Amino acid sequence: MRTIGMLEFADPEIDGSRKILHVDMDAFYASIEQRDHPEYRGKPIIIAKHPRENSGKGVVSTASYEARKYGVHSAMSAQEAYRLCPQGIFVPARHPYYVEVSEQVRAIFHRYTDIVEPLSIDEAFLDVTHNKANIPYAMDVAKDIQQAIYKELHLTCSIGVSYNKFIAKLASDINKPFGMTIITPKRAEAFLEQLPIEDFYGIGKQSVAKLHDHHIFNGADLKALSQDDCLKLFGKTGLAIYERVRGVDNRPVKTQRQRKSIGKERTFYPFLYHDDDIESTLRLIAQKVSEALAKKALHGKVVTIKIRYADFTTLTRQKSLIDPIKAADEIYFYAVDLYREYGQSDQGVRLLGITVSDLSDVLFENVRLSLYAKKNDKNEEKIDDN
Ligand code: TTP
Ligand code: MG
Ligand code: MG
Repeated sequence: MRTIGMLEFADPEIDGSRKILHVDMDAFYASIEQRDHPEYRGKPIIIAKHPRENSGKGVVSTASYEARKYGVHSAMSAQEAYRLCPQGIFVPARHPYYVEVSEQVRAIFHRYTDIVEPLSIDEAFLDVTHNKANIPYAMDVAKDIQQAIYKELHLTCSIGVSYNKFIAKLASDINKPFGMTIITPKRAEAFLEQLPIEDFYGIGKQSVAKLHDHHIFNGADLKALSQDDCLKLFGKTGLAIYERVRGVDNRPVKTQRQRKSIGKERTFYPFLYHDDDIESTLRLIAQKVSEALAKKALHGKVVTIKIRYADFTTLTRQKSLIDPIKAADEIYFYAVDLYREYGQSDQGVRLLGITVSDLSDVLFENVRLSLYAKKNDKNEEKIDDN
């Protein structure tokens, strides 16, 4: 037990009772193209429009492992990729099709468990503690899933097997491609001690530099910090980091249905009394909500604002939309509309919040024109980002 000011925190303990998988497809878009075009197999494939056809403006979505040998990677400009690997085959992305394949992969997961939390188009957490096949060892469930994806979809994935989400996600990356890594509670301590600090979720780039200055490079160094040190160094994520480095992460695997809404709020003292301040804060909160949605590849059809006045009376108002939204501009547009209709600045505002709910996965991300974009041509979304 440690005491921080008035608060007491018990030291965290490892709960080794859960069996968690993190599955991530290997070079996802590129592998699909290699599967469908046998002439691409064994070749450096770069998922992007050829820089020649795109005035050099495109960005690489991903690259086959053959292309990665030349240093080509996701998010690099297509022009740079061409410079590194001129013999590479540039293939434009087919997003709607990749979404279909992603759904086929997900259907395989659901044969084993319904506790599936998709993190992006090509990866998910699965809680297989109680699986539909009654397989006792998580490793065997992982092998089955890997084989099913390979045999039925002719694609490979890598799987991390552990007792919590944090370690399972790190583990899936260790033996890529077509790999499997199991980290038991017993092995977790040694694994985390050698782990570079940049791999601990919640430690930003600036913190990494600062920690290096203090000769803190890996988990073992990080573990030497007290809870107080962690709180001072990392703010409110400090406690989570203190737990992670001790092998503790009790976050449940959350299914789609459980992640019904994403919201952010801010409190103020002194209170806000001016429309300008309130509206610019709403813009900021909309930005945060949009970022959180993007992280989970979600969008939603209901926007709710929450206003708490100086006297603690709280007002919530919401608007339902026909099409789901996710962009900060759109969220702000509806939130500020609600504020202008129902809010009052002269009462003094102590809290503002925006929530987006009725969430679903972002599908056909790059082809949909949002309602807001249609109304405002200058905000039109790009049809294709390659
Ligand atoms: P990742 O799982 O990050 O990468 P990957 O599957 O291509 O390769 P790895 O074997 O290392 O897992 O991303 C999954 C897909 O998401 C990827 O195939 C293409 C897409 N993507 C982008 O479009 N842009 C990006 O910046 C990244 C990182 C991914
Ligand atoms: Mg992947
Ligand atoms: Mg991934």
